[in-house]
Amino acid sequence: MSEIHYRTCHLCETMCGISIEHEGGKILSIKGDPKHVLSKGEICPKPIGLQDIHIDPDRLHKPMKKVNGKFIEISWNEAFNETTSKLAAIQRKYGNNAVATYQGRSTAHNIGALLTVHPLRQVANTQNTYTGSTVDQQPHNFVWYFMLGHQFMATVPNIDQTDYFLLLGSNPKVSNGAMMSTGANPHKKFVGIQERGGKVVLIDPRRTESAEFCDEHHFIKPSTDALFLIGLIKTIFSKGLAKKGRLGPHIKNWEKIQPALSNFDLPTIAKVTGISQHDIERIACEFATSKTAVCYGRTGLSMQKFGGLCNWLMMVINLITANFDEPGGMMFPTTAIDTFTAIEGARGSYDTYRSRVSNRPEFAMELPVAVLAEEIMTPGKGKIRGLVAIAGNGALSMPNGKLFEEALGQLDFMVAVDPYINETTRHADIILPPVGPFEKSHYDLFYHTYDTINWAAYNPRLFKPEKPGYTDFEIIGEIVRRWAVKKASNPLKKLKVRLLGALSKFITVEFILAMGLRFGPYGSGINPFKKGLTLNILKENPHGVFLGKPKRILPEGLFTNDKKIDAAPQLILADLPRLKARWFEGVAGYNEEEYDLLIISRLTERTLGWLHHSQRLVKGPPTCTLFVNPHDAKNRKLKEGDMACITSAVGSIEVPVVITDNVMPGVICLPHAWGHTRKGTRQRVANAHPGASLNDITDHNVMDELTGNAVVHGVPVKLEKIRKKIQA
Ligand SMILES: Nc1nc2c(c(=O)[nH]1)N[C@H]1C(S)=C(S)[C@@H](COP(=O)(O)OP(=O)(O)OC[C@H]3O[C@@H](n4cnc5c(=O)[nH]c(N)nc54)[C@H](O)[C@@H]3O)O[C@H]1N2
Ligand SMILES: Nc1nc2c(c(=O)[nH]1)N[C@H]1C(S)=C(S)[C@@H](COP(=O)(O)OP(=O)(O)OC[C@H]3O[C@@H](n4cnc5c(=O)[nH]c(N)nc54)[C@H](O)[C@@H]3O)O[C@H]1N2
Ligand code: SF4
Ligand SMILES: [Mo]
Repeated sequence: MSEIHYRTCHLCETMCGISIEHEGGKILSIKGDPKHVLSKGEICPKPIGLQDIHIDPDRLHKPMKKVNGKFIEISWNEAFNETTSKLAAIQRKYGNNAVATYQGRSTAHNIGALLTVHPLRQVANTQNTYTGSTVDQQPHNFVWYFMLGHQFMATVPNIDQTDYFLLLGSNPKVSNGAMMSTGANPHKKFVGIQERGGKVVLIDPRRTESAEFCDEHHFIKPSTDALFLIGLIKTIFSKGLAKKGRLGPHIKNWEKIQPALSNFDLPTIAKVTGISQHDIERIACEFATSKTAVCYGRTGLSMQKFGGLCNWLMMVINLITANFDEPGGMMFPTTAIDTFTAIEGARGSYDTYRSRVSNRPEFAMELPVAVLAEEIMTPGKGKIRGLVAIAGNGALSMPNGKLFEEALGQLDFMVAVDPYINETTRHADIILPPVGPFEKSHYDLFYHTYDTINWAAYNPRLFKPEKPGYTDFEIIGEIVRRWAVKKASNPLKKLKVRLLGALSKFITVEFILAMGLRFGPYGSGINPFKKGLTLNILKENPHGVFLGKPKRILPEGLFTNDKKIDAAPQLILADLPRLKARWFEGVAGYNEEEYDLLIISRLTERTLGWLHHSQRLVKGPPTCTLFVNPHDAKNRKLKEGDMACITSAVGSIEVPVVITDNVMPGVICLPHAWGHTRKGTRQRVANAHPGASLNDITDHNVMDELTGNAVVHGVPVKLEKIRKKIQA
């Protein structure tokens, strides 16, 4: 008899409910869970591929060690011992900073990996801490920290109630909403806005799949959004439409906003962005006079050259129209586990130290991932010689992935905690594979930060792993325990660390969850008579528990010391001259005649990064194709299906061309996370269609100077026809 297991899909922050029919350890089907409190049955194609991952012959089950260039299986004990001995030895000889840690996306939706971030950082005690955040959402965290006092105080659009949705640099029809968890249906929510008599306006250099669900779409020249947003703010002020609203007494530096923007005039903004002054003024007035409105942007704005400014300006627009912490505007979820205050030091920090080679300031005790390669490759005191790489495939996801790979080849020792040998982990000396996606329990400790409604769910593991099989929590926990013992400087300290380590083994993920829920906003706390949300309640409700619509939480919820919102942090204002220099004074920093196109990314609808291991998801016609506007194609004599060579300041790749006017002239568009051509990895995918890696041509030297976020959108390139035909 088959059974159904319900769980929350862990693949992205959208957090849809899935139902998995299984029998005798085999998965029969994966579908949407119609009773799920958030997604109500909606899913995208991606979780269906998880059944391939579950049985994937390429997925590792045992630790691997590289011997004479080849991976061989070793025991867990040997793998843990060798890993921690090598890491401790490097640190003893060269200092703590000689070991770096790097964590990628699969940490964020993985409670076991998340819970070990803090202990790992404590034991590593290195300034060389890197994560995928700096090639994703760091500008958001940066702005929240400086305006609201906490890097994770996420503003989430109240999409269910808003009357006007201004959407920039996000394609929710494909991504299903980032930092805005709705279930796989945000585009339907746009239709809902329209049905309420409201409006959705999209600003994107590509007329994306989402445009179909918007009332208006405007092309914008990549990386000029900050100017467009300034145009809106100036109009709102000049027409007398700015209002402080309920939060007025709790906002400081309001008076600094307008003067800071005085150097930017609307006619020039219109000329540079490509959006007419009339449209800018109209959109500003519509936004400011709409009953409620929300201005929201995601990776198209955060992974560009002015990510920090864009995110600040979007916050300002919501603030000066009183759409902040108000229904229909930006709101803050109240998560069942209070991840904000749980960890001391999680609020954020800035410039308490700098990177060794290019003097970049830390943010939240992290350095920009774009400098990791140079920190490994540049000789001198403090050079990185050891790396702990967890749940990220930087070779394909970081700017200049090729250089990163070259750097990995120069390490004395690298350990990867990852279920696959891929473009990144192939450089490791040891790989420690965690159990599969259904062999561990799940709670979205982090992604609830982006909830559009308040809810919680817990899912036990579906299958017992093959023995011995360890979760990320157990693997990273064991690294921490053994590394700490090896680092302890004398026998007494060693004993103490050993004892603490032995005790820590009794702390399970479930124990932490139970405590987190009990002491969270819906829990009973220390009161034994009070009824509250518990882990048992979540266990009894596999479709999730609804905890209410988002509520106003300000000003009490602010983390700033003076309990005020800083509307114009000085550090952020100081970045405005860079914006002006680029677009008003023409300081490009590269030869605009030679590199005459700007390349932007897109996501692959049916997959994401590591899910390319699923045959079912990557089959069909190749999706790693280059979108070229007919005008630019004609200039280069390019025809549909031709192979073209894209060259940037750091490299070249070859890709097949699709001619479409959905990208604006001067802009070309390619998906990232492809390029499965590296030796010894993903043979089966490579045989299907390997594609090329966009990040072989993104430039690690160019970043958002303010926040340190990598720039993968709006990269200057040239495009030439080559004589090969597309291989079907
Ligand atoms: N299918 C699928 N879904 C995913 C993922 C995946 O890999 N595949 N990844 C998940 C993750 S980790 C994330 S962070 C989210 C990301 O979610 P989104 O931010 O929605 O990601 P994209 O679809 O890449 O949207 C970015 C948009 O920005 C546009 N853009 C590029 N440059 C500029 C610019 O200068 N200005 C403006 N205005 N727009 C610009 C691009 O054309 C693109 O439409 O998606 C999540 N969902
Ligand atoms: N050009 C360009 N570059 C981009 C982007 C873009 O739009 N354009 N998007 C950026 C964004 S938003 C993101 S989030 C990053 C994503 O980039 P990465 O953070 O590198 O994410 P993935 O490529 O999905 O790689 C995830 C890794 O985790 C491993 N993994 C899977 N499950 C588990 C698990 O349970 N435990 C462990 N330990 N490992 C696991 C996989 O094998 C894989 O090695 O890429 C960024 N880079
Ligand atoms: S949008 Fe797709 S990948 Fe993301 S949680 Fe929903 S089903 Fe999973
Ligand atoms: Mo991301």
